[in-house]
Amino acid sequence: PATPQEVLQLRRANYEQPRALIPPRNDVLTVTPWLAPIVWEGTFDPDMIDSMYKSSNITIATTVFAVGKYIQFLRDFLETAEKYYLSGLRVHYYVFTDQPQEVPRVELAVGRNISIIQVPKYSRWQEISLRRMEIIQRTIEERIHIEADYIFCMDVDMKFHSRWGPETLGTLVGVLHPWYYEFTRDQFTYERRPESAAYIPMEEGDFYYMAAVFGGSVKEVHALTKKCHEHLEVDKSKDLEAIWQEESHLNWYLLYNKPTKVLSPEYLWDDQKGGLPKDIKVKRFSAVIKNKWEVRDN
Ligand code: 5GW
Ligand code: MN
Repeated sequence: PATPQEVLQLRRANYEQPRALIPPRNDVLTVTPWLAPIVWEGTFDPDMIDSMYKSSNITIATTVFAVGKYIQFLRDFLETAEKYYLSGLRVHYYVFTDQPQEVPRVELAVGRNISIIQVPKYSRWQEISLRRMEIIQRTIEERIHIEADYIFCMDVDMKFHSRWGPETLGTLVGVLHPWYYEFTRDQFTYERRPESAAYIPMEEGDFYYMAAVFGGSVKEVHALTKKCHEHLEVDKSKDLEAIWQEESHLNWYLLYNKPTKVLSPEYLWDDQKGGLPKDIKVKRFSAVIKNKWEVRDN
């Protein structure tokens, strides 16, 4: 429940009245058929959201892997996160790396901290995809379930550019893939072989979610990583590898376990797409352009 101070704050804020007959956006879908909001610029009041979460005292775990040459992305990721990511809230970064001594010392704001966790340097890159789900699952069991309320799991080859606020928090959260959000379900690059645990038939599917970010309550993300890890192992035992590795399994999971909140591609852009289309009013977080041959040495 809101504290008396919060009630006062909202009363003083004098925000714009929500109008039952005036949609804030008429160019995009703002709610799924299962009534999960899809978060776009213009559909929420950032000041109101901030004041609602201000004294909540929640901690958001944020996992990021920086193995091998990907350690070079970590400084920009952390520095821009300190500027734009869940400002004013408690954030606990969990950096998984094979080179703990190379983790940059980025100055963190009050209430924010970082744990560096050593992981082996895998021999095959597919191994990283397999292990990520497993390592997140294990770390939730070991400590995150005590240390945090919510969790986001993110790629490291990314930068924040503007606000990523608590409007992103929810029980189970997926993000629309910037290359696929205009497509129909038969065009999604889901896993199409029935032998795979990630199989989705042509006539099924809601959205194509990008695996570079997923999140939710610690409990729900634990269930997600556990199931995806299990399915990755089942496939591996049959010598199968889903077309987009863990992303295929994530899409399977989010089709049959509906997310309670969906983030628009504002929250997961790709710099390779170039300029922003009309429907994307703001770029909040994006994949940087990388030379795959240069950073992938295994
Ligand atoms: C990934 C693919 C091929 C070779 C190496 C990797 C790799 C990924 C790596 O060597 N080290 C590493 O830390 N990763 C982690 O996995 C990073 O957090 C990275 O952001 C994430 C996903 O891999 P990406 O970013 O190369 O995948 P795409 O699909 O975003 O290009
Ligand atoms: Mn990436």
